[in-house]
Amino acid sequence: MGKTALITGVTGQDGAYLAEYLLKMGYTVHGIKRRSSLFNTERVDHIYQDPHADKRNFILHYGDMTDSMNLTKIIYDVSPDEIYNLAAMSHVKVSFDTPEYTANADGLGTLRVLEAVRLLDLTKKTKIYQASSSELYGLAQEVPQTEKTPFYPRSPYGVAKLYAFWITVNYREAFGLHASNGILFNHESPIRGETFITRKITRAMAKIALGMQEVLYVGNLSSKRDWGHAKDYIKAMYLILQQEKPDDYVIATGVTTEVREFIRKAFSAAGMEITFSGSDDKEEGRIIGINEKQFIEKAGEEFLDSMKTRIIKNPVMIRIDRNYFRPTEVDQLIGDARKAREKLGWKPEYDLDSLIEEMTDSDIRLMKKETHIRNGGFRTLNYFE
Ligand code: NDP
Ligand code: GDR
Repeated sequence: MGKTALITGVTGQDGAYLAEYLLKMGYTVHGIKRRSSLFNTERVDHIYQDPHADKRNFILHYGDMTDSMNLTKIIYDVSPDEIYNLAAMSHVKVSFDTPEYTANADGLGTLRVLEAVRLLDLTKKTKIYQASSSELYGLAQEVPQTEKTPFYPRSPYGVAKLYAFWITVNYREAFGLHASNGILFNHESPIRGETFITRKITRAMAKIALGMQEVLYVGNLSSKRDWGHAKDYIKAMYLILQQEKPDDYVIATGVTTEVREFIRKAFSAAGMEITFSGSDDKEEGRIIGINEKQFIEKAGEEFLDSMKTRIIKNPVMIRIDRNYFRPTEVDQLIGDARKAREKLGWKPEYDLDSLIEEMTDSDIRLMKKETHIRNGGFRTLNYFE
């Protein structure tokens, strides 16, 4: 019989990719989703199975990381071989607005999962993966960051994840749980949440190319991140739980890039060349040229004339909005995943350019769909975040 996995946060970016991956490996996958006033299962829609069907291998349960009884009951019912604890309020900037909730869901939520496994006497059976983060390094004490680099979190999110990291280590040492931390650096994809910077950029680029948006407003252009592809990173999660002994691993590409450079690359993917000038709040990015062949190939000939006219009128397409700055920033992250390479045999298949190509292609497709809907006389939603 195949293994059974329970994924908290199954409706998120990583949860969706991981569920699909484990199903392909022959697992029965249980996922926890939150009750919401609107459907929130879009990312797992392609693997969704009708609850009335006889034999299901993908089963969703209502739950919440802030509800111990609910989590304990689900873990009791499912009795999983592996738990991937991915659920979290995962937006660093938002954690400054909701610090108590973030501590509860991201910090105590992890304790609730570990304690349920212990109380239910599943210590010998159930392996636990904890979604730890490079945000633990915050004000980085060393470059690049390894499993041995001291932590210095810089946000309520980072601090909540610090508790989660150490409570996972503590349950491993105190009660012998097979509980491991993956210290994952930023990973992105076409299904990344729309308000994280990479997706915000690729969506805006697509909308600008198709004439649906004038300007992209962003915060700190100078911060640097080690960006990988979520599809590579969920494989590391799986590998971590296949090890005989629990342990903690850095998962990263080892390449770091400025937000400014990510913008340049994303626009360039559709033939729009951007240059930045000015400083601080007055810095701006303007389009200085179009590679027409590339633009036509990616966006379509029908959008070229309008783009050219708009550039003549106002080439400034990137502006700064102070509201996107954080009270305390994490300036630069770059991970050293040597341990994961050597012990897990993990290495990423995507580099930044192939990640950006996939994300920009996907968002152009998505925005074309929106254009068709609008041209058909129907309303589409606007998001300004
Ligand atoms: P997402 O924000 O895309 O997904 C988070 C998931 O958690 C969603 O399914 C969300 O549900 C769910 N969730 C949030 N709060 C609760 C709650 N109180 N109870 C139950 N479920 C909840 O995050 P990612 O997929 O990008 O990340 C997965 C995990 O990995 C997170 O813990 C994140 O902090 C961590 N991480 C992510 C990195 C990255 O670069 N992506 C890097 C390092 C760590 P809903 O869909 O309803 O909102
Ligand atoms: P991060 O991701 O905070 O690293 O956390 P995010 O994409 O939000 O920010 C990355 C960097 O970009 C700067 N930035 C902006 N960020 C956002 N969201 N919006 C903007 O307009 C903007 N302008 C500049 C930020 O200041 C920051 O420096 C992500 C999340 O997935 C966490 O859950 C995860 O733990 C870490 O990655 C690793």
